[in-house]
Amino acid sequence: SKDYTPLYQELGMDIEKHNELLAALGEIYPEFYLKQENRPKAMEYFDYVMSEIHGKRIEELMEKKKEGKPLVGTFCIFVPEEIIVGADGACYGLCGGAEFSIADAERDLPRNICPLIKSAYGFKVQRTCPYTQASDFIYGETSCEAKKKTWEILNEIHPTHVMHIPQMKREKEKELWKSEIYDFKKHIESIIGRELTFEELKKGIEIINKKREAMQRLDKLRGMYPDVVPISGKDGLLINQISFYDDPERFTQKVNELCDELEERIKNKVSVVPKDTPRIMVIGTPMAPPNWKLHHIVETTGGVIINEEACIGHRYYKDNIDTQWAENVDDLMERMLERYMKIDCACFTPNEGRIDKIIKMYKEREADGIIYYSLSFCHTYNVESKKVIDRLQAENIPILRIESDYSMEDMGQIKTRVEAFLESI
Ligand code: BJ8
Repeated sequence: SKDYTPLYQELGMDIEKHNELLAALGEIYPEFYLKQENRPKAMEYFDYVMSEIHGKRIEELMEKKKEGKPLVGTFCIFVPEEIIVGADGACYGLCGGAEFSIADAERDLPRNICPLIKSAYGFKVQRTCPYTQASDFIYGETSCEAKKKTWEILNEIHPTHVMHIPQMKREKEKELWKSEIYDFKKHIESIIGRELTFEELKKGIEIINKKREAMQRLDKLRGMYPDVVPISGKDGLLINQISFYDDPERFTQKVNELCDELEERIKNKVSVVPKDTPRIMVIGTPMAPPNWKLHHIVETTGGVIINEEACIGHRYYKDNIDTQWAENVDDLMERMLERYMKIDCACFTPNEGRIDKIIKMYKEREADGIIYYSLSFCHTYNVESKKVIDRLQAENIPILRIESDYSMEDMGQIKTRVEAFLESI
């Protein structure tokens, strides 16, 4: 493929280190992805996106930047991307799923915090992530301790703003949250140099609504047909990950094309796994690329994953913003707030709605078991697992709890546990 060295130089990247990163990724992708059998033809597009994730997409983003459009890097689905898209800018999730950058992060950050944060911070220290380098600023939030304290340190090497996300959902927190969303809008407007119009904001919302609808459609095709699984969980996860990087309109079109193909497969009973393969839901913390470990283990051990109840997954696309009766910008902002307050992240207390939702999702999909996946040292999801697992056990739902980081060292041990779990259901 094309030599992007000049682009990387323009972004102030460490070219040598970045080459090492690409070489490492270049080994694992064919092994984890291209070796899968009977993949849908439409996956070719997503393979192409992955092959150009540090190339063509970055060129596109830099074109936007040169036109004065905002580029915003995020780590959380609380940041309202509709506002950025309404301003014709780009909002993207920053890489945080690789072990490659963790040692460099651990020079500044404690070892015993979540690997997602260390990985992302390490990419900035290394100057190996073109998305981080290209961003005008990063938007962090206050969802967990490790994140919010890391933003202070990150801000010393890259402009980092923090959105205050309350941890309860009462009326008074709603007011605070509302003012944070308005401040965010003002910040984006200060970059484009004018206020967003009703039409622009509505358009931003509609673009992202359509993206979410396509992902909801894919989710149903993956999991709602008990006798056919038309696409692997690994491919499903990959698409969820790409949803945070790709151009939203093009992505929507490509996901819908894939869904057309999957509908055909379902009609013709074309499944990627043999009949009676245990259908597993994964619930818990997000899996940022290239964290494909658990999916790879499950799907090379005789199971298949049909859904991710996580932010890189169902939590991201489950709710749309209703623009139907909105007449002005304030109406749109109110609807947006309502939608964002439905996010059932474990950073909230109480968070019972998440458990009800998981049980409902499990029953609707006629799944065979659940894996509660948590990144190491993620206190909110780790602690919340007690309440979730108690309720699942009361419903006689088979459940396996896995806590892990990005190292490959525990793969054998996780595989043994997954094997025993799949045999037991
Ligand atoms: S809305 S899940 S994206 S906060 S895994 S960094 S919580 S220690 S990612 Fe999250 Fe937003 Fe919630 Fe979703 Fe902290 Fe836990 Fe790490 Fe986490």
